[in-house]
Amino acid sequence: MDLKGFDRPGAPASGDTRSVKVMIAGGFGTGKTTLVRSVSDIKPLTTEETLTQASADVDHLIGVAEKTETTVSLDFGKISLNDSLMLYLFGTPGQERFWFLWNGLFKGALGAVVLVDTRRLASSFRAIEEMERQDVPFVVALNVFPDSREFPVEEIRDALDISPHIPIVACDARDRASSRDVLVTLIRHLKERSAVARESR
Ligand SMILES: Nc1nc2c(ncn2[C@@H]2O[C@H](COP(=O)(O)OP(=O)(O)O)[C@@H](O)[C@H]2O)c(=O)[nH]1
Ligand SMILES: [Mg+2]
Repeated sequence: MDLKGFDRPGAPASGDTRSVKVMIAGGFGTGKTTLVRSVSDIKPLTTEETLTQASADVDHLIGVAEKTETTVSLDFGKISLNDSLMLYLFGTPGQERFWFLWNGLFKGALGAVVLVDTRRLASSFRAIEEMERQDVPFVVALNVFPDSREFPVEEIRDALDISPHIPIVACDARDRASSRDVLVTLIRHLKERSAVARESR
């Protein structure tokens, strides 16, 4: 796979375009929907659904009976990063503890962006854990809100227990260019990882 030139401006998709599935994960309200919307070349699809009776038993079983409704939203978008690379973006549905219900959610995903709101670091712990568990390579994007304090990246790396080789970048999920930069960082990271893997063979 050659992703050379992946950071050139997007060009129309052609026959030899490689399609890559990318997950956009992170805690509730960290900006997943916002990022998919800001960056997508197509009008993104968002489904907001209320889990009804069908899932009530499941909810009950795993001890969340007090919650009578669970909103599930799934964001989908796509962006052509250049003439040979098309990213299909899948925002992960709400509560990470239900991810196992989404059969094949991570199947074929080449990588993920985990969005973090530095005002509420803990809300993204679970998403990071799940990426590690599912073995999906990821980068961390700190979505900057107006009242976010600026933390040294290394402090955040420590707090989230992120390995040194995993990129952590700041972004504004509302801004197309900024969101696109995050995706470029992810693709670079994936490329580096595969280069390292090749060398160590
Ligand atoms: N100021 C600011 N607000 C944001 C940003 N990203 C998202 N928001 C707002 O934060 C709220 C939650 O974002 P959303 O994308 O729905 O989060 P999700 O639950 O991860 O999908 C929305 O009201 C957004 O408008 C950002 O980068 N800056
Ligand atoms: Mg959302």
